[in-house]
Amino acid sequence: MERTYVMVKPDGVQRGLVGEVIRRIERRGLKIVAMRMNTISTDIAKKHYAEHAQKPFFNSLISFITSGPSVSMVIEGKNAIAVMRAINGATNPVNAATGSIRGDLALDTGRNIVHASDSPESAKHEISIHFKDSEIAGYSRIDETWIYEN
Ligand code: IDP
Ligand code: MG
Repeated sequence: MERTYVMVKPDGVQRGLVGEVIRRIERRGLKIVAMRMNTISTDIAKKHYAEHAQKPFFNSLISFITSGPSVSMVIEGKNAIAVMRAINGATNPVNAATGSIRGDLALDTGRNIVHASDSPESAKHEISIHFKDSEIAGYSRIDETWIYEN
């Protein structure tokens, strides 16, 4: 099983889409193993988006992502990293498949509702930025034998 870091960004919270995002994740069969709502600090935001530090949109991205409450989650499941990226859709909503969160609910790259880690390395790193080990729950869901063949 893989774990990945997922965020409903401040635009998703302001638009009342937290439940919509969580609904899609749970219905797919993925498991929420950690979740919190908070306004992330500039320090955490800069660590989270360090790979984009040289990009022209970095400052506006940091001020946006820290502008209000967001919902952080650790999501677990088979191929959770790739599946969550597909649930979210392409970064620019114009290119996001209909049926994905961004393809159904967003129009602008800078207001694309959700984040999900893009690789096993970034998932491990991002989970460690946002959660302590003690905040992540290990548990079985009663439907797992109906979601996974083995
Ligand atoms: P991702 O969120 O799909 O992984 P990244 O390329 O890692 O996409 O970019 C991180 C975030 O930075 C995007 O989700 C988006 O909010 C923002 N972003 C990326 N490219 C642009 C841009 O060209 N203009 C404005 N914001 C951008
Ligand atoms: Mg990214």
